[in-house]
Amino acid sequence: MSDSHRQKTFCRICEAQCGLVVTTQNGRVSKIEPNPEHVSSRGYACIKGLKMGDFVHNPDRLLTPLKKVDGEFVPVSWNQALAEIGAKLRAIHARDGGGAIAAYMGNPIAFSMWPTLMMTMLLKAFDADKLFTPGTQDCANKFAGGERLFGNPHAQVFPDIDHTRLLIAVGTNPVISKMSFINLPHPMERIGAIEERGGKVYWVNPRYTESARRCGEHVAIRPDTDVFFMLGFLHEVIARDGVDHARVQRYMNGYATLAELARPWTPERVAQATRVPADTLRAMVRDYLAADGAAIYSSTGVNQGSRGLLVYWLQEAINAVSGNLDRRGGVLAGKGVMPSPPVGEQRRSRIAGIPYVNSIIPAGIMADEILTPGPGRVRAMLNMSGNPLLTCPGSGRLAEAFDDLELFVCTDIVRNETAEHAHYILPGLHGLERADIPFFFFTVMGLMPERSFSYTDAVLPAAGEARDEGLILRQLCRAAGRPLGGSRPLQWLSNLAESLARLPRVGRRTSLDRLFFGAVTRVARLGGLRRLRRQPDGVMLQPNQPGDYLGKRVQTASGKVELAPPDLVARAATLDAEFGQELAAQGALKLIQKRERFTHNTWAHNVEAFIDGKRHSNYLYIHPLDAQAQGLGQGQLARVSANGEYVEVPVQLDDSLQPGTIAVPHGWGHQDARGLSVARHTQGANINIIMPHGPATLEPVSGMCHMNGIIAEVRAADAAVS
Ligand SMILES: Nc1nc2c(c(=O)[nH]1)N[C@H]1C(S)=C(S)[C@@H](COP(=O)(O)OP(=O)(O)OC[C@H]3O[C@@H](n4cnc5c(=O)[nH]c(N)nc54)[C@H](O)[C@@H]3O)O[C@H]1N2
Ligand SMILES: Nc1nc2c(c(=O)[nH]1)N[C@H]1C(S)=C(S)[C@@H](COP(=O)(O)OP(=O)(O)OC[C@H]3O[C@@H](n4cnc5c(=O)[nH]c(N)nc54)[C@H](O)[C@@H]3O)O[C@H]1N2
Ligand code: SF4
Ligand SMILES: [Mo]
Repeated sequence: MSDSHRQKTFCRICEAQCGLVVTTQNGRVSKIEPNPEHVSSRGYACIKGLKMGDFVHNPDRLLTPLKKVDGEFVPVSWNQALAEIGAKLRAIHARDGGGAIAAYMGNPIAFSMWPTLMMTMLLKAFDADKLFTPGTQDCANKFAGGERLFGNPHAQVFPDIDHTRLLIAVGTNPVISKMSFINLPHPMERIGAIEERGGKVYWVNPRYTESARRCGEHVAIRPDTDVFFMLGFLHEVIARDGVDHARVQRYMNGYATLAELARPWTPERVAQATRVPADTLRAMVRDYLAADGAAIYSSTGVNQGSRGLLVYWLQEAINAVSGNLDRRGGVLAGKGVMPSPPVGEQRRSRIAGIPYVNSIIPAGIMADEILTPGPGRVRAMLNMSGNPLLTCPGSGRLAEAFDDLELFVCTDIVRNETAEHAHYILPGLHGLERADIPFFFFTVMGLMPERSFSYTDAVLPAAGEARDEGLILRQLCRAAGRPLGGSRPLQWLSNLAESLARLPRVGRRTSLDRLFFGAVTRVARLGGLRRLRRQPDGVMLQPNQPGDYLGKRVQTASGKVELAPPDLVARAATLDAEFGQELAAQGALKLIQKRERFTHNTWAHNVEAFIDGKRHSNYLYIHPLDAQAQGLGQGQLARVSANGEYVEVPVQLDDSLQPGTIAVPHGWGHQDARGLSVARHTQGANINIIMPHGPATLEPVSGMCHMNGIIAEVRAADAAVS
């Protein structure tokens, strides 16, 4: 007899967090549909959410712990894996202290607050503070900027998209990616509506993107020159008397310094580097100042540049001084449903003294932290839900570093490329097997034009012997004799909860994650899980309101927005010289990243439907004129070189790119992944082999990797053999 079951849940693959209806038959997903009743996504979902069944029931799904013995992975029991890993952690900690223990926590699990909280508790148990995440590959500039301008890394603003009259969207492509730092399911419907109500949209991007084709006006920019664009924009705002001086006087500090900084950057001057004609920039500023509520927003296209922090600073300074911060249709400061956790003391890495941002250490120095001798050298590493070998810069050196570790443990749902270098691989849960509340960015930071909250129970039981990552981390603490979070009562509670969880009926209610979710919902005044279970479409909360931020919630010491943070002003001192370098490099090809509909970072390629036909590889996207100049033709294998390394990928002629710009998507290069039976047979290459890495290549204040606008060379692969 077939046991069919329908359950509402929400997707945890990206920030849209779309509501889904999952039908299961005998414990397996038979269908996933968008949920038309979900309060925020209202029937929207993309192919990745709808095809999640192929991920959760993937034939390569890890079902037991694995241990590497003589170069081969063999199944072992949980007891054995935990005992051996625990003993090794204990020994390394006893010998070298907490500095020797580090973790990398990847993107998918970041959408689940419980395991990420447990990871911080595990690190605390070992007095360890080296937590690497994709944050320094995608958004640490915004955290560093929020800390300086608004007094807290978690204080972030987002465009009031449903009311704005003008949106300038820089370095984002919502049709494909659904944006970042904002919860915006079905983004193009909401952005398209700006035009429908008589407003305007500009896309600042080196590529004429899928999004720009749908609506708005495309403004082509030379990669990695956005800082000059923003300086020119600010210059023009001031020149046109577009500053709301009363507001600045009352709520902001540092305006004079900021204005002085912008003074030399006329639209004509910046155009030499950005290639945005001065008249275009002037028209944009004119529209921005004329609009009754306007917002500049940027995303990874800017964040991953070499000056993402400066761009973020100038952008938010423009939004603030023009009176658009905390204004209807401008940018609003997010308000979560629970308080932001305390930010730890400022720390610096032992490698080159790079500051931690939002308590994370830059992944661009991960290899250096492992390979550089001396106190604090990383000897044990826990990688949870990440594939740093393919997603962090400098893959060659990272591989060497991973092989140098005394203990490397990966927790994933499949055996990915990084896991090939591990000593142990532990099976974790897929999102559908996990109870959850919304992402930290929404629950704590409140980055939601429409504020809402959802709770979901797990839809499926854990596959095989897979375990909740939060539980795995607690069990590792116990096995190593280090109390969770450095607190014996907490470890005792954790052990008790684990024993109770084995009891039928009682278990579900006493599991620590449910207790945590229950506590959050009570702090949020949502009335506990029982009530939320009755609202599987989510609940709408009071929307973010303009006028509740300035003078009320700004967290800087002065209580004012800091328009001229001293370390950023100091950092800006080299901009003149950098401008000169930009002009000198006018003829060079600049490499940018490009996201694709059927790719999600590295982890969609082990599903047949995602790698059909031409989608079996990544490509070098290049303008026909550039291709011709390099003697490259459509489909030909090209060699792309930078930083003394190269990769080879086929050519895809693409006139949506501005000449001088080339793009190669990341997340490929699966040929050596023995554990991925489908992805292993794809082609393509790992672009992070050629990305700059090491302390000298990072944005110095935010630790951001430089992945966009890399100077690169291309030529035919066969011609390249020397
Ligand atoms: N060159 C270049 N590099 C980039 C980028 C770029 O634009 N260009 N983008 C960067 C960005 S924005 C990001 S966010 C990073 C992403 O970097 P990572 O987080 O390192 O990479 P993912 O491919 O997201 O890796 C996810 C892994 O998590 C596993 N996984 C999925 N769900 C779960 C789960 O529920 N539990 C567990 N335990 N595992 C799970 C998947 O199987 C996969 O192996 O890449 C960055 N790297
Ligand atoms: N299908 C799909 N969706 C995804 C992901 C995925 O891999 N696949 N990844 C998810 C993740 S982890 C993230 S962080 C988000 C990111 O979401 P977005 O930040 O919107 O990411 P992208 O679509 O890569 O858009 C970045 C844009 O910046 C442009 N760009 C490149 N260089 C520059 C530059 O120097 N200046 C300017 N102004 N623009 C530039 C690129 O052409 C590109 O269109 O997407 C998420 N959604
Ligand atoms: S848009 Fe994002 S959250 Fe929505 S279904 Fe697709 S991957 Fe999931
Ligand atoms: Mo990301």
